[in-house]
Amino acid sequence: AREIVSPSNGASSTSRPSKDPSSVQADVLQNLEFVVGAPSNKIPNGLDAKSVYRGVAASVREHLIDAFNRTQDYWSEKDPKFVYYLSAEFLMGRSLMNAVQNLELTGTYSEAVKQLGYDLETLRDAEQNAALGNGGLGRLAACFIDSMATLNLPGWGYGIRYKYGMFKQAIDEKGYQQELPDIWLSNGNPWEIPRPDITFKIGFYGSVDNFKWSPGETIIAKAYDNPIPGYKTATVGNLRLWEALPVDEFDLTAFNEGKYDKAVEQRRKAEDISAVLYPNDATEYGKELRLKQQFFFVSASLQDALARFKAKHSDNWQLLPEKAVFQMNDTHPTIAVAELMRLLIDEQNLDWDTAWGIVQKTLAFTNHTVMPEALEKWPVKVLGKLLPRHLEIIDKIDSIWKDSLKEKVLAQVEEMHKKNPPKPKAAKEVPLAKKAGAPAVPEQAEEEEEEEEEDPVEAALNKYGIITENPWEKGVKLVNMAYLAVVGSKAVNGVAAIHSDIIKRTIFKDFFELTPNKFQNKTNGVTPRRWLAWCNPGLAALITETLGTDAWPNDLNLLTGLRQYADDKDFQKKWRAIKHENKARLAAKIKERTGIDLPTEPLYDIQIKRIHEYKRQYLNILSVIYRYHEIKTASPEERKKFVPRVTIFGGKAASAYYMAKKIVRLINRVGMVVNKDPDVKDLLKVVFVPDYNVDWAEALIPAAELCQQISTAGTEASGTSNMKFQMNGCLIIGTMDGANIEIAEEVGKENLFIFGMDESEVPAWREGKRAEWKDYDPRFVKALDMIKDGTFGDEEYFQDLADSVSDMSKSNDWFLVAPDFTDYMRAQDDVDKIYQDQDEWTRRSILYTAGSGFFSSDRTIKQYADEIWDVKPVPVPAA
Ligand code: B1N
Repeated sequence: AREIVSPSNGASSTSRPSKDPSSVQADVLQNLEFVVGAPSNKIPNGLDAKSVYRGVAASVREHLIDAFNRTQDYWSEKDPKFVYYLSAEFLMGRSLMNAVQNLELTGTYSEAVKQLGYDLETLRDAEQNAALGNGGLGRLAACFIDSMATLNLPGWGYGIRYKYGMFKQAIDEKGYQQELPDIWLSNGNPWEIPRPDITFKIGFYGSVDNFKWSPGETIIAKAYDNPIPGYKTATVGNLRLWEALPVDEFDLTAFNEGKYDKAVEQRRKAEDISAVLYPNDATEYGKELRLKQQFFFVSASLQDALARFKAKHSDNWQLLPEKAVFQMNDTHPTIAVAELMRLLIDEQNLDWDTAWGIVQKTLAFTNHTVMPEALEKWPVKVLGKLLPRHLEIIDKIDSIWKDSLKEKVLAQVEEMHKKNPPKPKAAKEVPLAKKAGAPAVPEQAEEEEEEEEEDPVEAALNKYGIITENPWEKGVKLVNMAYLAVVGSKAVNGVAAIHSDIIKRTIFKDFFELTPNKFQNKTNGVTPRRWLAWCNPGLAALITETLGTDAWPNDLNLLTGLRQYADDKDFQKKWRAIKHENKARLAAKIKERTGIDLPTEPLYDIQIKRIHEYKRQYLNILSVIYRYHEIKTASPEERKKFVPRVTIFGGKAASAYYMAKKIVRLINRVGMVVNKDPDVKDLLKVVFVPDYNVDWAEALIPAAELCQQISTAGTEASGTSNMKFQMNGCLIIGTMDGANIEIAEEVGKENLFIFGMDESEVPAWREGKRAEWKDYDPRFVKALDMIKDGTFGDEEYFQDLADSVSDMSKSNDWFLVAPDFTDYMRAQDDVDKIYQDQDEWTRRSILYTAGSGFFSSDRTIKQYADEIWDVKPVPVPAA
């Protein structure tokens, strides 16, 4: 057993936590007594699961911190180039099982827990989910830092330690979504290391005098480190999250005067900044608090990284691009462009050109969406009030940038004129007003004239403007954060092949034409540890046994070795048995959480993602409604022909997203009616799992046989659940959108159920055909009629939802639910047909897993490291 100095100190410098099973057992007991404070007469037995969880977590933490310290010391000594992943969201989920498994201590801890009368599986449920993210973007950041550690890449994540993460979703008895606060820190957080000694000052408001900023308000950012274990490596990386605190805890003068509210006002205002995650996936901006959050974590992270650089290289700032690269996860951290300029110029005394040269080699930008409402544009007024010095810097970047384009733009305009000569205008008479002595013309006339005469070069330059006028609000100027990021970055990437292509043709077209080499693709990936090895132990064991190696979680292309078994009947049988076990496990969880009894024989069909019109949960539920109608009107004899299905939905609607909330309610109402209809029995079940989160995903994905990836072509940048489902042998019904396209390439398109318009057809339908389109599928009309006739209750409430896809005078079906419906139903029929041939279904399922190697986030991160970051692995020597 190891020497214990004191429980709160953990290991002394002379002794490391031992991995020997008996030491681990002793250590868990120690932690139960001295960290959890469990009464000794209750140890080892007689403790509740939560306490045991905390004791075990405290013990695992020692191993993490030990390897974490060794990693960080080693990297500090070697001083390699570091990548800093700046993200407003990290959707980590639970940590206990991931830590134990990544540290390869599963067997040891299982034993240790057994002596306390528990098993690890039970304890895992005692942990709160760390839900500091909305959806795919936040979970991607979590997968990325897992891969960075596993690949021994020197790098940290930087983000915000929100006190309240993604809201908890409840569904009330009428089917409405309710939002409840996520009090995730209430039982403490054993996975973080508070760093009261690592703090930075963050300024806001105030004024600028002769380029010098005097903030009107200052707060403190305090660091919390979250060790991120790699798999089969001694490397433990870091996620550093910032908490906002007041400079002064307390205004004692106010307190003494009896003004208690005022005494704590400053404190509350500061703490507000890291209080709550904005629960909008891709919408609604312009709120000052959100900009405050963004600047808060970006400034703290940059100050921190620059301080570390300075400690090693003093003022040799030219070296910064060789030592650090900052990856900006969408537009949320892009104020970094201005903040890095400010820090280099105002704090480190560099001149503008030197600083700008460094910035453009140190920052990189990832775009995650082309949805116009998600492309952040801050009103100049809001940004200028909160960050006056930054607005000044952005303004200068904007004008220097436009100046630098003049020659190119001039050449472009001339070129254009050569091809397309402007119509010769009749020589204009100099208006009287311009002649000396003439009376002034009214302003209005002069303005109109100017508009008509707009200089084509000026007009072309304005396309590139970082600061532009709001097209919807005359006179209101906006800062286009995506443009700022593109100009300030060395590389810009999209997140799937089609998406990277679309951004070059659309939102960044003009920028792409100027600097084509800046634009890259990095198709997303997911960590095969959490999303296959840990969440699907049955399948993982079969894969290891079949391939004869357990190296595949770190080398996922090894899964291609499964292809040769796709037609093997014995193998298929084992494969199916595991899926069936996973379905039973899921059914039990659903029973426990919702009370709904599910049969395990039907096809498990799952759609889990944020609720959004573009993701088209609506299309899915309409097809379910029609299926219900068919079953209901069939004779008992005909009913035997239906392929039984369990359709499962999960996802949160942004609190203010009107249509999304109606879709949630519709799904729930349909479930309430269908599930208790005696005519339907086990032929159809409709389940909405409340509070979909990472934990639910880990149970749902291994059990899924069919997943719905049915976004309107051209709208879903990538999708990442599609990859997780694929790894777990789940077939896809979907559109040619996002990463579905690349999955189809890897698996063979004929093995997916592809339907609908593709991206090239969508614009023509929206702009032209839509107006005269009347070709409604009678099944679509029937499903809508059932919503409108009150089959699911509350028909008035659902009226505008029905109108949104059928009444062109009220809406325009922007996401093509109606025109894609017929082909969707055709694809659904194909699903039923193939499912009846279980051998063929299983063959495809095996091919999905076998073809999923490309979608490991290890592959994605290697590409970032090689093609953007230029960061090399620095493996930490084993202890
Ligand atoms: O990012 C994921 C992609 O797989 C998804 O297709 C994409 O929709 C998602 C503002 C977003 N794009 N934009 C966001 C999230 C929060 C927010 O406040 C935008 N999320 C995505 C990973 O690349």
